[in-house]
Amino acid sequence: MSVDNEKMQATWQQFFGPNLGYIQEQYEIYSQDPQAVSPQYRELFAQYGAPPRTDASTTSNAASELSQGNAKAFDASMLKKAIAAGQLASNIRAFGHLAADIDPLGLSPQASAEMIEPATYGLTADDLKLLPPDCIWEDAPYAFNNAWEAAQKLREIYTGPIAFEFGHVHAEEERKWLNKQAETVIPSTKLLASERESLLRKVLEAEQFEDFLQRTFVGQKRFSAEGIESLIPVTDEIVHELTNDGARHIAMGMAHRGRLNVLAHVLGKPYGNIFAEFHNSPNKNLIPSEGSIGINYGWTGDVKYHLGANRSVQSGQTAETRITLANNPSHLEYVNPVVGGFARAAQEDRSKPGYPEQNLDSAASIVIHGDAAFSGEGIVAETLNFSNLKGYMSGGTIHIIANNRIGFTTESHDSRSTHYSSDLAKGFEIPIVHVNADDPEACILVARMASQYRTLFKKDFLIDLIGYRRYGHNETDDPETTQPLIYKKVKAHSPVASLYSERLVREGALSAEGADQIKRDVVNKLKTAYEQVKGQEQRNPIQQSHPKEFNPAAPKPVTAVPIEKLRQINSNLLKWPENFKVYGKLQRILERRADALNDGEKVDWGQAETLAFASILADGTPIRLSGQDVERATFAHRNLVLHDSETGDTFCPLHALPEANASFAIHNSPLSEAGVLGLEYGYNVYAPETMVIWEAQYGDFVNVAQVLIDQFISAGQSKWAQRSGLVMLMPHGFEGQGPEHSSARMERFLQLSGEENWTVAYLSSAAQYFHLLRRQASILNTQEARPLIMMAPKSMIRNPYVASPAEKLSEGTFQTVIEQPGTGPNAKRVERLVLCTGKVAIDLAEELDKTPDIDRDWLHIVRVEQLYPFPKQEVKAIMDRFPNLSEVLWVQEEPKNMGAWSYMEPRLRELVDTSKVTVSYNGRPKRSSPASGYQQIHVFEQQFIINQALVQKKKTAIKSGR
Ligand SMILES: Cc1ncc(C[n+]2csc(CCOP(=O)(O)OP(=O)(O)O)c2C)c(N)n1
Repeated sequence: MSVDNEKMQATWQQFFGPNLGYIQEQYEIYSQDPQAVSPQYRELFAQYGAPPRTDASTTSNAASELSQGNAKAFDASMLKKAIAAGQLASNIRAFGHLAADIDPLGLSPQASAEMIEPATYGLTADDLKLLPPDCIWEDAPYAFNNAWEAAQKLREIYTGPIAFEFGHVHAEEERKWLNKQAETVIPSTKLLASERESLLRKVLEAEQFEDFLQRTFVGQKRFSAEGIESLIPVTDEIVHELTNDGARHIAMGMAHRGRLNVLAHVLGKPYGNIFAEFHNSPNKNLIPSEGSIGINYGWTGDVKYHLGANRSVQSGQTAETRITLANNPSHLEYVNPVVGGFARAAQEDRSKPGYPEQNLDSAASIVIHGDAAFSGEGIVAETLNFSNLKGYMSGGTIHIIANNRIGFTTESHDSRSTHYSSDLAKGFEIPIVHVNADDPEACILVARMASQYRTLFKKDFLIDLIGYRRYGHNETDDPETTQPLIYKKVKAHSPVASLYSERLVREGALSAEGADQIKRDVVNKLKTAYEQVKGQEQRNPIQQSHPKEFNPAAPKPVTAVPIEKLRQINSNLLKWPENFKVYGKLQRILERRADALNDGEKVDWGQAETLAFASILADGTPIRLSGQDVERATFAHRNLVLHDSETGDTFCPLHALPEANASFAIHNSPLSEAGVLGLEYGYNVYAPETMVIWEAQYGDFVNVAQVLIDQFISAGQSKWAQRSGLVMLMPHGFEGQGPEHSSARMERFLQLSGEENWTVAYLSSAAQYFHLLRRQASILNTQEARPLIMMAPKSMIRNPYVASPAEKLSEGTFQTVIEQPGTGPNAKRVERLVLCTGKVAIDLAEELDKTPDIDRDWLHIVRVEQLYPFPKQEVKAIMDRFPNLSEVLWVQEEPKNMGAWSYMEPRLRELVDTSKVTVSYNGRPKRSSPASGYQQIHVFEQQFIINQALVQKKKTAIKSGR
């Protein structure tokens, strides 16, 4: 036997039983494609060719001891072990995170690591040493001698400072990519010396910035990032990666924690500006804010840790990336949908008719969450649900949970039922990586992975960055009162910058002197910036722009559209592709619109809306309309997306309109109010030239989105100079449908009205709607831009009293008040002025028509179409026409503690001489629930209100003998 032959024999004799079967299988793969097997097998087969067909191990040491009978038993047991090894491997991948090194303070009880122990599967180290590495890790990129070595490496990867959770990601391609990143790319990536040095500088900057503020501005709150400083380089890395990948807009949202640090080091806000804000913020112990004692005044309309910022960075020769940190209210997580709206708006080209063209590469978003807030606040789920919805997605948000393991004073075991704060994201198949914030290098690698995943797959990714909180909830809180044990550990724990600095010195990447020098540089930079602002304590706070006073005398925009143009648009809107079969019933309804602009005909609410949209598009203003079932509309009056009754294909006439000069987006929204309203608000803020309209299913449901209304839509301009021209349509009206389908809670909007923050309207005609929509479109992106809050109609949609002749659209403009035709012709005789708004005005008009013979010269009725800003001059001018006026009566269908009464009463009193004129109320009494659940009661009450409004007081008294 030649030496080579002997070697070959000896080699093959190592393989017997299932091992031999395995090696034969590998050879078959190799013979098809040598690259498809691992390098050591490739080498083996190249040298010795095919393995023997039969078990050559009869001569091997191990097998020679076996008789023929027990060889079979041996094979079976090895086969079992090979299968068990496979199970072990897959559970290391799935559950390794439970034993990972992701708990910097060692706060959690060590999770059971049974799932990843060989013994759990009846395996010993020796068993695994007899198995080939591929039993554990097919195509491993490392040269292992056996399965034991492979298992050890796998364990090291999955239980290190990075813990991977991908089991819930079902897309095969993504899982492969994620596993490859976890098992090959990340373990084999070593940061360059320059990258390590720069990383140390960044964690030092984050740490020293907080330290400097702590020492310089004693007692001021800043919600420091200490304990989770790696958040800063992680966010910065993601911003850079996304920018390099072509994003020209990066929208960011975050709460208070670490915000000043992010502003300074990611958004590049100069230290000097931040210090100046602290100077201008004497610590006034007035009102508790954020649950602490003491309040800091920021230099604009909000505390400084809520303020957003913009930054433009040069990317390449010509391109620029705009990075925006959204302004944020205290209300945790509510900024999330707003950021989604920013990103979506940035991605869309709205310049052409049709749906806007979306480019997912052009913008991306990053949202930083708190660990308690992420698992606790429902708005998080609403926003995650956008991630795959065509009208709402923006190609992947990178989420970072700045996980300090505590929410205010509440620990995780009291704040969530799930193991991880991030568990909610699993339902959305979002890859999750937990990473130890004390290992900045691991954090950077994860940041890169997240960015690459977003760029490749255009989907969300979640980084659970686990650190701790060095101070209390804020710096004035004493956390030891409630978490004495945790804070013992915190005090004994070195900050990440020290840990990393020591590591770099230990590993010879940096000299001790070099590390100290970096720290000195960082501190000096802070000191220099401070020296420059010191002594300027009373620097003028930066002024925010405020809209000009609402000026009723200001030129009104032309909102009428020439009749010929309207007719042409109208006929184009009634065309659809030749073979498109509109559902018969709907076709007949739509075709009735063809003649509506002729003399003697009328345009109803739905048609007026479509004509307004069409003419706005013709003027070049894009429109985005979103809300539950808006394509058809809750009350089926819109039907702007037609469905072919045979093929199911869709067609939107506004997309094919030849006159259109801008995009029209219309999307049935998911069943969410807060999330959707937040996204639409954000869209409009970022794309102020776009008419963004949100419609509630019924107005009642708007209170689900109350936070968005209070914190953003009402107050955004005054807190942050953040303009919006958002339109909110909320079906409102008392029609006997019960407590939950009647009221859009107009009283709440009126109570929030101030500083011309928005327009509140409740209209009584289709033409008024047409003009108001067009007026709103004309002020978008101007100093006058403000949200439009509309109580929208329900039954009124089809009420002939509400329909308008064409000339009301082609002439005139929006009227803040409308006088009821037929009442008050003889000014001297008018004693009572009835003021009302919306549907009740139509009820009154109907009632007047029912009783034309009754003398009502003593009465005049005026509809207040625009409630806020209150049309004081117009109402006053009407009152002044009636010398014998003795009563101003506000009539409403809402209960007295709701509707417009509380808002109107003082305003009306101001306009009259109360010694001569009474101001009184006619409507339902005060109630705790808006409307009756009984139709008969509703009808009775409604009729009573109408009668009371139209019956002369004195005469009633005489008649009834009272
Ligand atoms: C909607 C809402 N509820 C309550 C609060 C009061 N609050 C402010 S911070 C905080 C704890 C937040 O904990 P976490 O999300 O873990 O963030 P951390 O402060 O620990 O960074 C609470 C309850 C709030 N700001 N918003």
